[in-house]
Amino acid sequence: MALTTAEKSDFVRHGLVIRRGAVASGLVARARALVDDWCRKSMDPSLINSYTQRSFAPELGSHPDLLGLFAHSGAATLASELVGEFEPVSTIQIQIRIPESQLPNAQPEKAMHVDGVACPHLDPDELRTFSLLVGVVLSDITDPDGGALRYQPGGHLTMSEWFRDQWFLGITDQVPPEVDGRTGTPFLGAPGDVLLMHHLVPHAVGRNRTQEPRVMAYFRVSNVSHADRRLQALQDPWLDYPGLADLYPAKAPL
Ligand SMILES: O=C(O)CCC(=O)C(=O)O
Repeated sequence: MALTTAEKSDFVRHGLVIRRGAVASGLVARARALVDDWCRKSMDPSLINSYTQRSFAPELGSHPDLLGLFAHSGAATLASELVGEFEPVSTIQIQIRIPESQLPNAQPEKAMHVDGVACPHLDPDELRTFSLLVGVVLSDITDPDGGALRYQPGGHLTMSEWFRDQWFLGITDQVPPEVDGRTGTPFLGAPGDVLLMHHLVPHAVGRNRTQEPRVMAYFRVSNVSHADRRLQALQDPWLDYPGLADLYPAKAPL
């Protein structure tokens, strides 16, 4: 079902929309089976840090049954309603938060950040930004202490202001201090729930103090013009969002 005007308005205000049960259970089950199989047979505990920074199951990054979570679930259509025409989405990121009881201290908290701008040696060509993060829940996430993603509703507006007024290329702070100091809202959900989140919404991830792994699939969606204007898209939160042109407030001054 298409995004409603209320959902689009929510997105403008909070920087995200959550669609419960948007991905069919068959697609979720196939994806989860692939990930579980990889965990049993191929996961190398000495590489947990690298998986946590990049992706678990990197060998499956382009597997059609995983890409199907985005391409065949309606999520791609929802994304296009926000960002218009987008670059092909050819990779998936799997993020698992493993219970602390199974691998103590292997996954410290991920601090508040937005994706793609945190490298200290950055030059504009090295920005790894995009327009929209699409997350698909692959495990039950009922406990905020279960390694939940924690996001800051409305933080896309704070961050674009910061990028306009204070940030410069090469700065090593990931977010301004007031954003760093907030805990964020835990994203709880059930398999098949979908999160559509603006690229400028700051987020963090906690340790998993429960007994069950938390499993998420993420897709990064870029408006077709994004790569040519990465810096501007950090400063103007609506540049990549033609689908919201009627709803957002006056264009942010650059
Ligand atoms: O584990 C998660 O849910 C999100 C991970 C994350 O923020 C990242 O990879 O940048």
